[in-house]
Amino acid sequence: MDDASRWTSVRMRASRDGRHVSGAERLVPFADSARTLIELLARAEAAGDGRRAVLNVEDIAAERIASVPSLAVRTVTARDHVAGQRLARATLRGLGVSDVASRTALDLLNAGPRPTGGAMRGAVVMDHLTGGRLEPDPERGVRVSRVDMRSDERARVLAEGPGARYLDALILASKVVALGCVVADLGWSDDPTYLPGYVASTAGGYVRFTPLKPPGSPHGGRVYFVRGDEFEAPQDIEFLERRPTLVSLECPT
Ligand code: WAQ
Ligand code: MG
Repeated sequence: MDDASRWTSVRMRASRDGRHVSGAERLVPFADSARTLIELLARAEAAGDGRRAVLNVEDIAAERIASVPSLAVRTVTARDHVAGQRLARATLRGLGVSDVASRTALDLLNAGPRPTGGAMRGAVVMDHLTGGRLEPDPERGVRVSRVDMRSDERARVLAEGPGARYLDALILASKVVALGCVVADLGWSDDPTYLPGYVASTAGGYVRFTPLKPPGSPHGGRVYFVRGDEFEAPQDIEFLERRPTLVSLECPT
């Protein structure tokens, strides 16, 4: 493989006392892989004394990389999370998500979507009409991975937008809605101090609602609303979890 057609997936996860503390992943040209590895190692250092970090490096052939457009972004400011959630529901309704499904999804995220309590590692997959859950493992959910944006474009989004969490969420959501059966993606953080959330879709772009979650709540998550008759569990989950994808600001839509 020559260097131009050789890309590298670099992934890091750090834990302390057996508990996950941080994780990050990049998809970069081979020439940037060593620098990226050091960047992610530095982030794992921040996990503190006694941390255990796993760094994973994997060659990816350029022709395997899917290219998807970055969603257009709009921010809606609400008085509080109750108003934010009401506005998010209206947006979901406009996208064709039924009231029963959006109510079920908001209740799940407000309470913590894991059946045994607390946050899932991945997302809920939900029928956009019935509100039924379709992910094969409701404890874990579907964990989107192997997706990134070119470094220069990341820097642009960071300079113009509200920060790294927003950038990560925009990148993930842009991959998710590129999957044909996805009607909308709803999400907010499980970090008690990070209150904005979003509704993303191909039709409506990435709409941020601030705030979308109640202050101090440890609950959060993501719900991917799909057309249930079009969702193909093995292939679609394979795309979301494994297909290398570059989200691009310049991608023609
Ligand atoms: N794939 C699927 N689900 C995920 C992933 C992933 N890669 N990463 C996190 N989740 C799920 C999981 O259930 C977490 O508990 C939950 O989402 C929240 O994760 O524009 O920071 O990393 O400023 O806390 C929204 C940004 C931020 C709003 C979301 O999520 C904005 C955020 P967190
Ligand atoms: Mg979190």
